[in-house]
Amino acid sequence: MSRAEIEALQLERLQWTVRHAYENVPLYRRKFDEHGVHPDDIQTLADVAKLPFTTKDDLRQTYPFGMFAVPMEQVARIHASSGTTGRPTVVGYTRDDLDRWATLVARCLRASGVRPGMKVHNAYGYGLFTGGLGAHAGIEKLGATVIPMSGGQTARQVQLIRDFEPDAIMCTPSYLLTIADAMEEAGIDPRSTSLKVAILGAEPWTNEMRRRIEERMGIDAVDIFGLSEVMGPGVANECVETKDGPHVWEDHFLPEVIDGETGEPVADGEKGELVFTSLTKEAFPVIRYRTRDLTRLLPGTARPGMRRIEKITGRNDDMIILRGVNLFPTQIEELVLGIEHLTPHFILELTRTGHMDDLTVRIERHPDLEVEACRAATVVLAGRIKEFIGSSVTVRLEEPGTLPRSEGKYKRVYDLREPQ
Ligand code: ADP
Ligand code: K
Repeated sequence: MSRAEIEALQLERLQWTVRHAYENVPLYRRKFDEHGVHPDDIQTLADVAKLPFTTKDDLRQTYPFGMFAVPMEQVARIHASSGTTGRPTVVGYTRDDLDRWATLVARCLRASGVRPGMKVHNAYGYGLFTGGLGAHAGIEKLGATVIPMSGGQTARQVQLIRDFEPDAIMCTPSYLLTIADAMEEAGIDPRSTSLKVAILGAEPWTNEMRRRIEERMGIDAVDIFGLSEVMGPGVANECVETKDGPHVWEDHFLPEVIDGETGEPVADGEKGELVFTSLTKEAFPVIRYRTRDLTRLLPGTARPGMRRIEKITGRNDDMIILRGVNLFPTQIEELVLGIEHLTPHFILELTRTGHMDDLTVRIERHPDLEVEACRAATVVLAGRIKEFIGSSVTVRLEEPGTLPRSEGKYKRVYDLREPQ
């Protein structure tokens, strides 16, 4: 579809969604009324800015099913987020929602280079987390063969990749590193497997990480983006021919980027917080949901009708404030991976002495390279971080295999400061 055709479709679907939410979800009705806005006020796409935002807090307040817009007997499936930061957030899907979700994940796979008849090893966790089952249905929908491995049992993953010879793998980027390490430990060259493409998401990762993964495994690595509140994996996906940030499937989601402080929309190309309005969801419509993810909207390339988001390298919640400087773990990742002697296995520890915050980068040395050269590399890293953020950090070299390994979403930052 052309840009104009997409926008016409978006407006029609936006009007339907806003009315559906207003008529069937008391929280939306109350918020719209308080805000002095009515579904009839949505006459153009820009009118979306008249609507109030929805936050994770709204979802918590209506726990568990208060935001569902259809009677429970029409809900075919429920998913929930991990809930590490409070009550879990619960989402629901009608049969048609599930069908559209599968179609969109199938579209992601196609954009990633997967074709019907290929085998896809799915190492996203199955269960309440949207990753596993979301990817699963999309693989089937495309007409590919799904290997429903789920996360964990890394030695078994390696064995099945060798025996079943999948063409593609879906998991988090950090877990793919764990799998690559396990291959090497088992004496298998990660470049020698049948895998041709990895569709990686659910956590931020950098283009430096992409380069490392592609070289080490001899594959294409493409980015899949999504969040459970908006649908799950498959809201946006990179195209393998351009690898320039995920295209948002704009026929089903209306993206905006706003200034996180003022809430005002910013122009395309400017950085801010990503906000989504669903356009076709029945059971769980979301109106201007604030993702807390930071990015920019860019014009489409491989799919010109749809806009891209710049590869997401951080969300508000991951931001470290070190002596007044804002810093994202992915910025450290980029610096780390720019140095050949350093591995992607690192964690960040925040500590406090007196009133001073300190950041320690604990990083594993390369198992095959000389210890002294690795040590020298940590000095280079400390210098580059200092240059980049303007204050000193400690870099500590650790023995190979001693830091925690990812089995799904990776925990990069450990805040060891006393609660204030
Ligand atoms: P939770 O908020 O509990 O982590 P989800 O499992 O739905 O819930 O995770 C969604 C979040 O994961 C997104 O808002 C984003 O921060 C992150 N995420 C998902 N895919 C990507 C990706 N490809 N790149 C960067 N971050 C991602
Ligand atoms: K996440």
